[in-house]
Amino acid sequence: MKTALITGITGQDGSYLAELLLEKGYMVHGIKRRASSFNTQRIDHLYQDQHEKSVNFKLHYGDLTDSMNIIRIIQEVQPDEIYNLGAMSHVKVSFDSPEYVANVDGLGTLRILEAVRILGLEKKTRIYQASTSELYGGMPENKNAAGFYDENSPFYPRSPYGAAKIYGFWITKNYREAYNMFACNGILFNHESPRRGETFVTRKITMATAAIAMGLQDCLYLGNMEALRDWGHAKDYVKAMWLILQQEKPEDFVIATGVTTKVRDFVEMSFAHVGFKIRWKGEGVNEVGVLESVDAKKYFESTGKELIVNGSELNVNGLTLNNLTINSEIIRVDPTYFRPTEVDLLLGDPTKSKTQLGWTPEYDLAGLVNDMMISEVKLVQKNMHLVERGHEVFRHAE
Ligand code: NDP
Ligand code: GDR
Repeated sequence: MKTALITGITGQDGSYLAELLLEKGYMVHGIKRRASSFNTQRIDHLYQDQHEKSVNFKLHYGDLTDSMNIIRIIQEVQPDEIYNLGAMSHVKVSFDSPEYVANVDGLGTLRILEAVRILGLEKKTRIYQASTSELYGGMPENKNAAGFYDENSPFYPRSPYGAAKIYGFWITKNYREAYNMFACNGILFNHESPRRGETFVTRKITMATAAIAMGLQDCLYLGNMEALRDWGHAKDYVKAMWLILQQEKPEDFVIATGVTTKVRDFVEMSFAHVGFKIRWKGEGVNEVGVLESVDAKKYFESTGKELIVNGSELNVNGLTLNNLTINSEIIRVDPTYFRPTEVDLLLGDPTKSKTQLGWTPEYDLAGLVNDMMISEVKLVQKNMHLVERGHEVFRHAE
């Protein structure tokens, strides 16, 4: 039985990776942070009573800023594979906490590598480092001849997050070359899922779409809708992480879909799922998305609710949707979501990972939006039961 240690196991990717490794028969250890409230929602279904005999899933309290803790856990676990997914992963928030991000995302990576070396595990333990397309910074001149970013494209990070992650990238490569360690970077482009953190743009959009469609929210405020991202599904991307550590030689790989989409188009796709058609008017900070029409059949199929369009009033099972009518302004721009420096366009070339790793993603963007929206509508329906009983359950994602 192989043993894996996952930092960031409570996050989106950590939870999917833990499921994958358990399916493959691994003993899975994870590092979780102590928090004043529960932070294990994404992995609660994997929890095992530690008093049972054949336990293959175990959590350890820890933090990437604490070297002693990292060394002790690695010594105890003696992992065959470490997946270093732990990070303060929000680009906008990294401008607010730049020193903390450098410590966790940059030095945290060094702490993992150095712990393996101190413990003499260089020959045994393989290390996966969660590197990112943010390293490229979206600089147009650095794309390859075909217009993509690949394993040879130069880096130009545009945020404290990107700058910290570039240290993680290089120190991983350096430990590979200096100490002959099996340490690899996966340069992953954006990947999303129903488990995505609520303040990343895709999840914020799908959550708001469901809430607006069901009458629990009036308007979605967004930042830069011109940004283009190469969005895949996290379930597919954790498979690539595993494949990277099963190769004969340690190498770095780009994981991407090879398709890029504007934030604005993601908004349209998300609302189309519930039958809402958006019309855009105005420009820049004054741009708004208005509700042009509703496809009643689609609305019923996706939400299970009847839609009665009564003049300009939308009525669901006799419940008028908040202030929502045809021509309602349901998307507005809020400049507080703009970043001091933006990454305008990301588009990755997955050729190496497809040919060398044999990686084949199952989801395209339409499949991703569909998966996220189905889950979102279910969540809102659950919340609506509580709202109908007088509970205040809904929070807007910022
Ligand atoms: P999440 O933000 O969902 O998860 C981050 C995880 O790191 C959480 O488990 C979090 O714990 C943990 N963490 C945060 N700070 C610390 C710390 N000081 N010590 C230990 N653990 C910590 O990120 P994702 O799952 O989306 O991403 C996984 C990794 O991949 C990250 O490193 C991210 O930067 C990188 N990445 C992500 C991409 C994406 O599109 N998702 C693309 C490319 C790279 P808690 O739950 O307690 O907050
Ligand atoms: P990103 O993801 O910065 O690419 O980092 P995010 O979803 O936060 O932003 C994507 C793009 O959408 C624009 N945007 C908004 N973003 C957020 N969060 N909220 C908004 O309201 C909003 N409006 C527009 C952003 O400006 C940006 O251009 C993610 C993280 O998972 C990183 O950890 C990872 O390394 C990279 O993807 C690859």
